[in-house]
Amino acid sequence: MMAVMVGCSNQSTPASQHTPTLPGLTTTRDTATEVPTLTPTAEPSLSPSSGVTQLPTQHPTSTPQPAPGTSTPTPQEISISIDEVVASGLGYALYVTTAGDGSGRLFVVEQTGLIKIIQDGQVLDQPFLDATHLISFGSERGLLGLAFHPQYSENGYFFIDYTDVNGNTTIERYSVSQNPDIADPQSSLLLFKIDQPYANHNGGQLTFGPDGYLYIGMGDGGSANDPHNNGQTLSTPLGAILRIDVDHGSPYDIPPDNPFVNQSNTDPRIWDYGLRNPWRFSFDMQTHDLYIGDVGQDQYEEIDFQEAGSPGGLNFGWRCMEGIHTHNTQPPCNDQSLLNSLTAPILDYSHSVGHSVTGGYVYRGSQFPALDGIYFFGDFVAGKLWSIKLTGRSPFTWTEVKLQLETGFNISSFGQDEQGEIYVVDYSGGTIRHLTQQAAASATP
Ligand SMILES: [Ca+2]
Repeated sequence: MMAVMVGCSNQSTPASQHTPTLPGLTTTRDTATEVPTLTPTAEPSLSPSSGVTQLPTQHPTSTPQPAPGTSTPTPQEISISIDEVVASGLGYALYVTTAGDGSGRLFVVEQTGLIKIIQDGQVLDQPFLDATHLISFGSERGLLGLAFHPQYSENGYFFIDYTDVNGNTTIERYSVSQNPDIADPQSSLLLFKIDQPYANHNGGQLTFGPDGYLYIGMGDGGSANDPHNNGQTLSTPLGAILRIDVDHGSPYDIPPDNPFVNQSNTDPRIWDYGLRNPWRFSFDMQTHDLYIGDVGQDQYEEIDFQEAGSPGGLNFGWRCMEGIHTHNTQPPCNDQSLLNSLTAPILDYSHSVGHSVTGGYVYRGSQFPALDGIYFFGDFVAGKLWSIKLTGRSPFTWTEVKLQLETGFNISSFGQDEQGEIYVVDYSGGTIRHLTQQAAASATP
């Protein structure tokens, strides 16, 4: 029963909703005990190459390039900890980020509509922004994303993604007030709204790319199994990652090199598509590669990858594929040329292991050099935290996935600060935790 509900519409969710469910889920950890027993030792498997999928395009040069970070250990050689609590007492926390202004502050997104500041280990009493009156909250709805403008120090702009009182996705710009710890609630500028046909799969990630454009994650519109085939439909922004220019146009512009900008019957905002619910994605701060955690339906979770410098337009397969597995064979999913054009995930894992992938970050901090270049990600329901590392680019090669921790938390998100340190957002426990390296041999008795 629960197994078929996971990742489906929350309209089939039992009514008792003290604990909203994220992201793409209809069950929290408490009720997750109703699903078949998780296999404690099982780990995600690397997707084998197959005829229906392709790995990301390789660099044109045939000269092997030094693998990034080959001088540092593989995930298998390190251990991590998330025992260092940066802040606690948060409610429905589902994202943490920085303003990039050198202040050292962390900004936490709470699903109810609050943005809170962590400064010097304390959560400031007054929220940075209170958007609770603007949003619909519960299950997969709420305040879902936050991104500060790359020139925030100069212009004071930041952007939020939320489901409005009618449940539709809304992207707005705000400005900071004269007080650096408080936003101006009257400063809102609507960029656009996107109608949501169902309550679930709202995406929500906002991230500025290394190109200065704003990337916006959009789910497939919800329900289950993508009934309107939004993932494979380029005329809808649903089931896609969008890319817009917030520095030109009114209120925004389309980057001229977006992949579908001059094609008829397409949404020119689309950067990549074939996604079900790209709840969290990130760019590697150093290489600028893009990592996407795309939440699966009933069977497989996946991490997708797009190399730096890609022209975009990648089709990650949903609803034809779930992970590397065939999910739907109705048109256009019976078109072999379409199937041949799909980009496979770099890894997927089955629901015997976890139920809702949470995309993470590549560590680029200086505190733990051994972690450099390792991508950390997790599972919201199972609480597992894994790592994988890119070891070569020509062709692309990866380490095996390592199960680093069984956290016991609902990992709703990860976050990364300006120094490249990684944080874990514990949704049910209300804590933000620093991901640290655990010394190989502890000196403590
Ligand atoms: Ca896919």
